[in-house]
Amino acid sequence: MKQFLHVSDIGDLKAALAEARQVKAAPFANQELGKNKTAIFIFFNSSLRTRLSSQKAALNLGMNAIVLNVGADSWKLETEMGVIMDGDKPEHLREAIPVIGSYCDIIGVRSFARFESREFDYGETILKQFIEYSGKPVISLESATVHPCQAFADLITIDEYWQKKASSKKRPKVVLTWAPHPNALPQAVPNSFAEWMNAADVDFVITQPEGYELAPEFVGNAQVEYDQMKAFEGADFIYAKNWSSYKAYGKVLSKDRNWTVSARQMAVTDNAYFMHCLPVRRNMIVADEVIDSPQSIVIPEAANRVVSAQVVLKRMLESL
Ligand code: AN0
Ligand code: CP
Repeated sequence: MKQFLHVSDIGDLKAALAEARQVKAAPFANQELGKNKTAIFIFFNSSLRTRLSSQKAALNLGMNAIVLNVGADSWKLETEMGVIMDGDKPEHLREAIPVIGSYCDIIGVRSFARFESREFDYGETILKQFIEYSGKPVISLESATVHPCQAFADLITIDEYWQKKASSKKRPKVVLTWAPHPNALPQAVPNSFAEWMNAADVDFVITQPEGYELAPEFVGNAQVEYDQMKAFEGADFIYAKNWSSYKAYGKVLSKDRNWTVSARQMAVTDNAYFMHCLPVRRNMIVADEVIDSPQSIVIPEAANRVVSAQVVLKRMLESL
């Protein structure tokens, strides 16, 4: 595997889930694979889970892991081509990327949407430069439009808890719901979740207020329902997330707390599990009564971030 952005990069999902189960059952079984291999994880933005789970996954595989926080630890990097560099950024990405590539075997990059231009963000302009100029396999650790390590961990979690539920239904009903937040957040998490759920063996519904439709390439064949209560009926998994508008790019169109996931909406589900990628704002995205209930699986979901990262690193090491 040379890059990890989309569900298509991982190939057959049943095989990926089987490999995830193996990695989870025996996390240190492939230590030889990573011996004398180095992963560098570059963060242009804050992180708790992605930073720690990526490092932990690399260590489990016997790799060395180095983290760089751009701006805080390194020089500030210029990312635009053709500019006169007379501002506050002493180094250009065009040199920094091949230098980083020369120090490692695999690169992970966190680089959020900037909301300055939809074309710049949806072109994955920063991540594509890492792919083009580093000469190394590249993992998106949430780039402008996708968060594949999160979506893969979410799928692993849904697979585990669906088996536990032992339902008579053939497939779980999975609902992605928009929920309010004070700030403009990226669409990367819901984009990837939608992309992965469309590819998985689930009935998938997206619910959001008018104006919050995701990009058509990510909505795919998902059922879209504007009535949140209707969407929640009979659901097995509720996946909450805020995102800013794609149409009115990067804008916050609503902070309607009727969309906050509470016991009222959970009551019409089929005793659904509650999921969120974290970090989560309590009583904005989700009421305490839901996130603190036994149906909340946000902690095991976050724990599975090590598993998804480890499968991806393992596959990249195997194809070096
Ligand atoms: C980020 C986002 O919504 O994309 C990271 C989530 C993993 N969240 C915040 O900035 C709060
Ligand atoms: N879910 C997630 O990616 O969390 P962090 O932003 O803390 O890495």
